[in-house]
This record gives sequence, C-alpha cells and structure tokens, in this order.
Amino acid sequence: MNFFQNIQPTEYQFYKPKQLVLGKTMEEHLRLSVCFWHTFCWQGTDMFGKSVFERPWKTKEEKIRAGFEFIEKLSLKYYTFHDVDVADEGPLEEVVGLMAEEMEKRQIELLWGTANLTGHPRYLAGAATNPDPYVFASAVHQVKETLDATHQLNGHNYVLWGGREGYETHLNTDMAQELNQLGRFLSLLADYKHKIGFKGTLLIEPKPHEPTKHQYDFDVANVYAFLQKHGLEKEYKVNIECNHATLSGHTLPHEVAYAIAHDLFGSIDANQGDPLLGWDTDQFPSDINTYTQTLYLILLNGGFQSGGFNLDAKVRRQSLDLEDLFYGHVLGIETIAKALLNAAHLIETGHLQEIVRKRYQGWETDFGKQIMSGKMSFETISNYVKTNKINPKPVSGRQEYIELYLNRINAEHEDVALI
Ligand code: XLS
Ligand code: NI
Ligand code: NI
Repeated sequence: MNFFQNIQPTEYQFYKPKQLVLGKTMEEHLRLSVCFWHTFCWQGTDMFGKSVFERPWKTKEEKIRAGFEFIEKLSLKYYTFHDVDVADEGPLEEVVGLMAEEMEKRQIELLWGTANLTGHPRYLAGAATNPDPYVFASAVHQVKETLDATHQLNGHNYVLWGGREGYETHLNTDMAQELNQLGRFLSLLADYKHKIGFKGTLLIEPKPHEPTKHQYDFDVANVYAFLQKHGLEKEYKVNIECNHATLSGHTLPHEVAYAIAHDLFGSIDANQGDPLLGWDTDQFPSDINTYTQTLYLILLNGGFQSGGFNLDAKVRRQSLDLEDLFYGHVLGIETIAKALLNAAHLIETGHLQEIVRKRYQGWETDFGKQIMSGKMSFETISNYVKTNKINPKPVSGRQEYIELYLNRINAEHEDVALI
C-alpha cells in the first residue's frame, strides 16, 4: 500500500542533492533526516485540544512503511526514531526487521535512534535521576534495548534527551545525589557501547526546561562541564536543537560555536521557535539567516562527522493535510539548502574570515604570542604596560557592515562585498 502516491511534492529550488558545493554534494554536506515522532506519530493534540489529524496509517507496520515511503519521496537518505514511535507499546525487536527491510529497499540510513524516557508514568520524577533505583534500572533496560536496535540498524549516532532529568522544587530534591546518578548512567552507557562495538557517536541533546522546570543538561556549556566532571568529555558529543538554544537564552550559532570550541559538536535538530511563545514550538526552519550562520561555522570546522540536520519539526495544528507534511519538510530543506549555498559563498570569497583574522591579528605578533605561550607573567605584562605607556585605541567591530553584507548575499548570491 502506498500512502502518498497521489501527492506530488513541490519541487526543490535550492536543494539539489547531487550538486557539488565546495567539493562535496549537497546531500553529503547536509545529511538531512526526517523524524518519526512529529511526522508520523503526532496526531495534532495540544494542551487544550484533541487529535485533529486523520492519518491513513493505522497499525505500527503501516506507520513504518508510510515513514520510509515519505522519506524516499523527498529524496532524503536519513531518519531518526524513538523506541515508542515505531514499536508503540510492544517490544522494539518486533519491528526492527521491517525497518531494516525498508531501509535496504529504499537505500535509507539511520541517523540516530533514541529511547523515550519521558512519556511513561514510571518516569514522572525522572529516569536516570529518579529517587528510585528501580526506575534508574528500568531506564538502563530501555536504553540498552534501543541502543541494541540502533546498532543492529547501523545507526550513525545514539541520542539522549533528558526531558525529565531535572527537578521541580529543591525542597524535595537531593541534587548532588541526582547528578551523580546521571554521571553513573552515562558512564555505564559509554562502557556498554564499547562492549558491543557500536561505532556511532553518543550524543546528548541540551534543553534548559520543558517538561521539567530545571533540566540538568541546560545548554552546551553546562553539558561540557558535567561531562568533564565525570571524565566523559571524550565519550559524548552534543545534538544541538535550534529551539532549545533559544529557550536557554542563546542562538543556534552560539551553541554550535561553543560546541566546536570544545570539540563537542555532533549533530543538529533543525527547527525553530516562535519569538512570542516561550515553549518548544518545533516549527520547520524558515530563517535562512540563522542557518547560514550555523552552516558557516560547521563548514569552517570541516563539516559533519557522524551527525546531520535532523528535521525535528512539526507542521502547525491547522495544517491538516498530508500535503502539509511535504510543505513543512520542503520548507525546512530549502531553508537549509539555501543557507548552505550562502555559507559556501562566504567561505569561497573569504571576506568574513579576513575580517576576523584582522580583528585578532595582534595575537600573531611577538607580544601576543608571548602572552599566550605563558612566557610573560602577570607582573611582566603589567610592567610592560607601565614602561611603554600602552594605551590601546578602540576600533570598530563593523557589525552593521557585516549584517548588510550577509543580507546582500542572501538576496543575490553573488560576490557583493561592499569594500
Ligand atoms: C524534545 C526533543 C526531542 C528529542 C528526541 O524537545 O527535541 O524531540 O530530539 O528525544
Ligand atoms: Ni530534538
Ligand atoms: Ni525539542
């Protein structure tokens, strides 16, 4: 049975999977992926309203087939799933065979798998950070089963998103105990990964709150500090979500830059929030500027290793039709594809890199190098300033010039350097 045979998705203008950009095809650069949960499981419920979507797939097997058919129709190569997305309440091993078959048939790969440790009532007070060790143990069991399935399906990564790893009130919480439990959980998982020879990357997805008020993996900086404390900074990388970045008071490029600076960059959950709503609205990316800046950083860093752009996004509740699922994905894909072209252009002209290089060129002088290599002490530096009457002149950061330059590239996509 085909679920989408009567739908002809709108054509891509920017996304040409086989087009070469800086020596790699667009699909190799972007590694775009469709997620099961928002696209094939969500029924359009919200806090105030019931299901509104009438999807033609009814059983879990139909849902899986529909998922792979949809991805192929979009000419994409990757997908992501939670255990409960594909297995409903049953055992994951019952559907892994069908998933493997569909992947093989349609040449689709698994970007990452994950376990849903938030929905079941046993996780009311957290999974790894639950006050009850038997809940911790249940989470271990569930993650083991899901990692085993991810391994069997040759997943490129495995993701942990800790929606209930946090707390509501410190009055009933032993925070040090909970944090140590989380450290123990992540160490056990890293050991198990090596034991079974899973070659993918373990990824933590930061989010500051929602559903829990205070979440332990608040942002990339917080995750790095946590991993370091537990000696795990070489075992995990981050899966950065645009909407989570904004919830934590940052931007997607900020989180990506922070991760790159700490060798922690893994993958992206591509979506965006609404500036007027304070929650994870998970809209399809439409902001080319944000994604241009993000891709610029990723390309400068050599591109994705095991990660990619997972469209962790859902259509609006009023977008009732199957066609809307295509429009949503095409919107996200086109935004990211145009952003890639823009970012490649920025890199080819080298104009921005030159601005940044000049801004920091003082650090390439002997004086700068001596400070950074530790050859000068605090006192020596101070004496130098006193003796030489050092009085640095402020210089312009040229922010408006750069933003104007970016806007022109976005509009024209040709060399539009102003100076
Ligand atoms: C929720 C997260 C979730 C993860 C996977 O906010 O974005 O969708 O990506 O568990
Ligand atoms: Ni996500
Ligand atoms: Ni999210």
